[in-house]
Amino acid sequence: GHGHWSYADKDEWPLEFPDCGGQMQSPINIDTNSTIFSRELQPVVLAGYNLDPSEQLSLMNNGHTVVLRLPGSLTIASGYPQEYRAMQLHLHWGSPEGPGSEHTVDGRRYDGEIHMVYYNPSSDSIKEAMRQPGGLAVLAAFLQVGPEDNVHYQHLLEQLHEVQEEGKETTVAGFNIEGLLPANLGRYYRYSGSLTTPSCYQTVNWTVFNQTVLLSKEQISLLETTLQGDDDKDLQNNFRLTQSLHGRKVLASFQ
Ligand code: SG7
Ligand code: ZN
Repeated sequence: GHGHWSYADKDEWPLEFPDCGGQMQSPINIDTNSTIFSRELQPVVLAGYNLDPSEQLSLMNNGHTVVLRLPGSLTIASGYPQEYRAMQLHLHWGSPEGPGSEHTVDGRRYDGEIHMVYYNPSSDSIKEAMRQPGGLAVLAAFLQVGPEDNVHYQHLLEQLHEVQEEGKETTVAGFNIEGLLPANLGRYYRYSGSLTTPSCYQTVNWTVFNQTVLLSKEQISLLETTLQGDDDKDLQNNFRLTQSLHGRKVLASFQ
């Protein structure tokens, strides 16, 4: 109790965090035959992501994932009806035994998933934005094994051994953060959901990109086997199971 939670006790999240038992929870399975094409969903356009190496970003193991703090100067310039500013990005993964994305597509779980988390600056504070409908946005992309090392992910992965234990923090020199996302930001799914961990606030405007991001087998293995979680055990399978739609619609930017 008292603010602590783990992936092992996810059935008990709603007892301490009532929103986790709500009707607009994330992640979800995306049933591609049931999505609704919307011509209003314009390509996502990002601004300010090519950071200078002199800028140092904090990278931390919070016991549930590895979090890279992002400057609020990184924005979503279009693709949403409101402005969003970056807070952080983090990853979800499985283990050498199985995949670990949070969202699934037609029942398929991918190897991993990156989340870039944003807030709507029209709220007075980030804390306030987290409680406002549409106050948060998350850009999500699936990670998948491909033939080559992904040079963009190498900036993060080569620092993982510095944050092996929960609570450890290091810095990463600025790089082009947009390189962590797929090249095609025009094809995506959009739905209203929640944070996928406690508090599970139902205030997230989700974008899940259709194009996946490729990392080498060695890079995915490093992610799956380097970190320790809040119980000194391997930090693996840090994904929540898919939640019921309860009548929600999933929009698609493409046909
Ligand atoms: C991860 O997922 C962390 C949390 C994040 C949570 O556990 O990245 O962030 C921090 C700073 O610990 O919570 C509020 C927030 O971003 C849920 O985020 S998610 O829904 O995108 N998976
Ligand atoms: Zn996440």
